[in-house]
Amino acid sequence: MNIMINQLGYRPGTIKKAVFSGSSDADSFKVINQDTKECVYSGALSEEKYYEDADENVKIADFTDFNIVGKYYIEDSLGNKSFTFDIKENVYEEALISSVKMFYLQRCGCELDKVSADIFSHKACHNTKARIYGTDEFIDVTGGWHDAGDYGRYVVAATKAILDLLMTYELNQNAVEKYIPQLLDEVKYELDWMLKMQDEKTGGVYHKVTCAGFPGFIMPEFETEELIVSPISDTATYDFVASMAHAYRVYSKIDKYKGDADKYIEAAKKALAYTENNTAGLFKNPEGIVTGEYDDYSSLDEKFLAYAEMYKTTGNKEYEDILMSINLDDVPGLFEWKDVGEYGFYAYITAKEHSNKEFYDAVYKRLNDHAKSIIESVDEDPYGYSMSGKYYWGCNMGVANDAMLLILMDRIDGTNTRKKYVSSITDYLFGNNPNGMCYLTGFGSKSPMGPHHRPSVAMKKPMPGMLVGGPEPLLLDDYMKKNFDGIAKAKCYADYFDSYSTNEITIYWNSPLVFVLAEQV
Ligand code: G3I
Ligand code: 9MR
Ligand code: ZN
Repeated sequence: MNIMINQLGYRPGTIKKAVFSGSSDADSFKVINQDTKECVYSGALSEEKYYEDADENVKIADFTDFNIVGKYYIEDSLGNKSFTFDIKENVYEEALISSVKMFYLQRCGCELDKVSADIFSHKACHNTKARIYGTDEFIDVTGGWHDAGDYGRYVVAATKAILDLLMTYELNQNAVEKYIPQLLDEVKYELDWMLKMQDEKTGGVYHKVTCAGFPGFIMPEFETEELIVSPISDTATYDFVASMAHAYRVYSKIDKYKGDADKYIEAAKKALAYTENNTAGLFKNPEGIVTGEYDDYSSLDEKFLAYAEMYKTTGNKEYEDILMSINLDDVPGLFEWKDVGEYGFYAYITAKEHSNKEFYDAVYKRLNDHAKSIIESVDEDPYGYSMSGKYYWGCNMGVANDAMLLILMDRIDGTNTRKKYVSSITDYLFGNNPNGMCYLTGFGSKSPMGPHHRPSVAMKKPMPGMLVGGPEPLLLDDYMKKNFDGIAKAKCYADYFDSYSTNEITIYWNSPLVFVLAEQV
């Protein structure tokens, strides 16, 4: 039996629950002050219930009513204890700062010095010109962030991270200025790399730059194989339009970035013109390239997103006409790298003007239906899991995305009704889950020690501030295949460096977490 809590702590006024996982004879619990060992709150445990996702029984300790600032742990009537946790206003500040610092630590093409990167400092990496696949032409695509545990740089993946971080700025400027004032400079580092991924001649955007394969567990400057730019794709080009159009909206309002902003919007227009005159098609790894594919089955959601961002930024009705000509039912939703529809829906809903109420309502409904299903899932699940028992590669991102959607819906409606669900979803990520794992490296009492992240493996220490992927019941790497056959889906997670399907990290799993934390500081 284990007592699962949010290991970072709880803010006063939020729902506070601990889950007792595994059968237990205890029927009551106490909240104990860590320093004085005094019992400050006690209550009855809920009835024991079978929780299929984790194949175990659970009971819930609800101490929502207890709001006094301090350090505590939970103890049951048999003497079992939880980790220590805080109740205080500032539980997420450090996590927010660290999860933004992660982007700096993922920087490619520049030296990271000892002072700012500590053991993760390294010489400039990946700074040679890259071969355009299948040609003898070489271009400069230096800069940007390493995608993940590997050192690839992928336009589709980058877009999700950029949009989340720009929305963080747009929605919580005060928190950004107070805790993560470097945010726009950090995002600019990625945007300026992305500009280089645009083909000067046509305006189309190359899908990615990587070596032909993945390197061993080495620091980035030691990956010195030839860099190869993979072909232009429709998804990368539309995503590029969206990133640049969104960036223009943010950067053009700030004097020192005006020159950059102008470049961004020009690049967006040029890329959009490319899509109007060409079809590059969906991306598939070309022969000989085996790095992250970021493939897709539809680019209609990317198209919707591109036009919605262009419409919101420029107010040009021609863009809105194109949006209204798209059959909404065919647009994949979500805030994922592959399904980006919800970014487009949100951009459209928050544009200044809407010509057609019916269309507006239909777009709003797409967002709100999803938000409703998230709330239902959080309500029904003992851990407040938001995705109705669905686990997949990177599902911790899905969880953070869900909290993000609830926050955005509250902003659209001008309400606060979804706030309590946001805090429960956050509790899940920081330890109130079937693995009792605080999924952010370097935080909480039990967090990943073996993330699939080359610098962490090379330096034999997890880099802090990284959100790992989470359970993947399809067992998609050898370690999971060997060791997790027959294990309940919510438990298919291994804190092991070679389990890339459950314990990798990426920029676009961190980015929705940044958004969600900036809302709660
Ligand atoms: O589309 C299906 C969906 O219909 C289904 O409900 C869901 C649940 O099984 O799966 C969805 O497909 C998944 C797809 O991602 C989209 O989410 C696949 O099963 C899953 O295998 C696939 O995983 C991707 C993985 O690469 C393998 O391609 C991850 O999302 C993606 O984050 C990951 O990205 C890698 C890069 O390739 C390389 N760099 C590291 C990065 C992180 O691991
Ligand atoms: O390290 C790679 C990781 O970033 C990817 O997400 C993953 C799936 O594409 O692949 C990892 O690389 C492994 C490769 O796929 C198979 N051989 C072992 C590699 C490192 O564990
Ligand atoms: Zn690099």
